[in-house]
Amino acid sequence: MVKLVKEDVKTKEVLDWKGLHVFHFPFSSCSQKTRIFLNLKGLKWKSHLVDLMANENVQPYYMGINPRGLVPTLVDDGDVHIESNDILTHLEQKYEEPVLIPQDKAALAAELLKLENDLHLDLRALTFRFVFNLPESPKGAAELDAYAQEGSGTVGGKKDSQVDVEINFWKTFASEGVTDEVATRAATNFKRVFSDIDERLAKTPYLLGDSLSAVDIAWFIYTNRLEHAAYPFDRLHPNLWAWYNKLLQREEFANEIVLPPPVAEAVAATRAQHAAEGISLEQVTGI
Ligand SMILES: N[C@@H](CCC(=O)N[C@@H](CS)C(=O)NCC(=O)O)C(=O)O
Repeated sequence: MVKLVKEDVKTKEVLDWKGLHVFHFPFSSCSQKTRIFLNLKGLKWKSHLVDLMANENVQPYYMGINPRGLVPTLVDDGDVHIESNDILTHLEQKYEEPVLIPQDKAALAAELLKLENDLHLDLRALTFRFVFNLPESPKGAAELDAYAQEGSGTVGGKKDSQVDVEINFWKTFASEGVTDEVATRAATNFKRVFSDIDERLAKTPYLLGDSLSAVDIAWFIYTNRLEHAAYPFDRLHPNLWAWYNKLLQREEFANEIVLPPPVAEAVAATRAQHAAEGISLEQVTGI
């Protein structure tokens, strides 16, 4: 579990904040997951938007809160929590009802949440290949310099290398976009994990058994994102697709995945352009 210490935080004002504060962005998958979890727990929290499109996440103020420059971040009575799955785990320990990470299934929950976290850059790759068609990388040289220089550079008091991973992603994206090879590897990774999930859902209504959990929230969000990429869920994973559509009926879920109008327009424009060019996730990746 990633834990920040006070020295990791350069924007000192947050250390005095009371209550629950969440830094997030509407269309960020990890933010959507965190908001659904908060909805289901019935918790009140103060919203702090971080505009990823405007690169606010690499500016000094936010890098001073989250040294990885990623959303979401939770500030809970002055303690700063990063990494969405660790945020969920922290909230579960503090607010026990309704149970979303059952203690007797904590190990399996951790395993399935880690699997989700490990696929995050694959999700980003498929997003930037099939959901948004950006004319250029959203992070230019100035933003990448800020990314490298701002913030404490430490997590838990130790030098942290996640920013380097992020900078590498954006540098590669700027020079070659998301190649067919990268997209195929990402889609194949998802197909493997979604197939396992589909098998689980053939046996039980939810991923950990009979009741809804944080693991369902996490994989619901990935399914939603890849639905925008026209991943062929109904053809490949029918049990998962039925589970997703059932969760979609719940307002705690549905409200958090509404696309703001400009985002919806960008997604529709990408679909239309790909359709005109005969490009699709299925055709490019062969899954
Ligand atoms: N492992 C992290 C991943 C967080 C992450 O990558 N967040 C994305 C949004 S979903 C982000 O902040 N991206 C920054 C950017 O696009 O510049 C977590 O679970 O919190």
